[in-house]
Order: sequence, then C-alpha cells, then structure tokens
Amino acid sequence: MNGVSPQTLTAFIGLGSNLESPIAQLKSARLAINALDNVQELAFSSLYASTPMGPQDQPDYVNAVMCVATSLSPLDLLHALQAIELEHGRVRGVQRWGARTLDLDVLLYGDQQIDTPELTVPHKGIAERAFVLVPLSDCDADLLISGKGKLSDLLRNCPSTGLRRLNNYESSS
Ligand code: A4P
Ligand code: MG
Repeated sequence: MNGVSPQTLTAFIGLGSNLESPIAQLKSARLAINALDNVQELAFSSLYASTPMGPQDQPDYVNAVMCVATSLSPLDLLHALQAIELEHGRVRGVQRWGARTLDLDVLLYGDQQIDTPELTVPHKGIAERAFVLVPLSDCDADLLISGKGKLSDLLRNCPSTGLRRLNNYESSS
C-alpha cells in the first residue's frame, strides 16, 4: 500500500429478472450488491415491468437500475455481479435472450468506453432499450452517456411501449 486510495467512480448497473419471483430477485440482488466491498449505493430506480426483448414465449421482465460509487475495476465489478447472478440461480447459455432468474449488466462505468471480449461499456443496446433508459433516468436524468449523447435525447427517440412502472412493488412480490 502506498497510502493512496484507489479512485472511486460512479457506475450504473442494470438489473433484470423474469423467473422465480422477479421482484424478490431484484430486491435480493440490491442487498447483495450493497454487501460488496468497495461498492456503495448512490441511487436505485423504480421497478418496471417490461415485455421481453427477444423470444416472446417467456414471462415479462422486471427491470431496474442501481447507481453505485465503486473503487472496483470494471472487470472486478463484472465478476462480482456474475457471482451474485450465480447465487441467484442464474443458468447461462441455454437460449440467447432467454428467461433468467437474474441478469446484472454493467451499463456505465464513469465515462469510460471499454471494448474487450469480456466487457463492453457502455453496455451494448443501451441506447435502444426503454427498460434501461427509463430507470437510468430515475437515477440521473441529466446523465451523459459516453459515446452516445444525452440520456434525455436518447429517451425522446426510444418508444416506451411495453414498459410499466410498478408503483406498489413493496407489497406485490
Ligand atoms: N458482457 C460484455 N459486456 C458486458 C456488460 N457491460 N455487462 C459479456 C455484463 N456482461 C457483459 O452475458 C454474456 C456475456 O456478456 C458475459 O459473459 C459478459 O462477459 P450473459 O449475462 O451471460 O448473457 P445475456 O445477458 O443473455 O447476454 P446479452 O446478449 O448481454 O443479453 P442482454 O443484453 O443482457 O439482454 N427483455 C426485457 N424486457 N428486459 C431485460 O432485462 N434482458 C435480456 C438480456 C433479453 N431481453 C430482455 C432483457
Ligand atoms: Mg447480461
């Protein structure tokens, strides 16, 4: 240790679930993320029900976005989130965009643009997905998305068909 603390950045995490009590999955994931070392919650969006992108023969999703301060590297954050997915019964690779108990995506990591085989940031598709943009806006409506522009402009160009805010989710899991 040289006494210099690692740099802390703001990251945004996308949460999604459409199996085995999705609302409970997201609540539990939020607790697990908060329990990580070097990760601190700054904001958490409303929960949203959304019709599936991809195969239609699967249940609707529940989606949310969490904003955190973290000194984890982008890859360490990804690996920590993947471990939480596994703890929540995630089974990978059966069908592209198929049903899942829990999906945790690194949407943004500061203003960094990362393009490696294991990690793409901003998350691909971020600009076209209402189930990502709307909850992102709950966390920070003035967000600038690296390489894509203002969140408010992206939202204006993204239809929110099939997205429904869950107002009473405390009691509806
Ligand atoms: N990976 C690369 N970049 C990232 C990143 N920024 N965050 C790699 C997370 N992972 C990233 O992911 C596949 C690989 O992506 C990982 O090994 C990682 O190294 P995965 O979680 O195993 O599989 P996936 O999530 O099925 O793949 P994909 O293509 O990333 O799917 P998406 O984009 O996550 O979409 N419909 C609704 N309504 N709501 C949803 O939340 N989600 C999906 C999945 C499909 N349809 C949906 C929703
Ligand atoms: Mg994913």
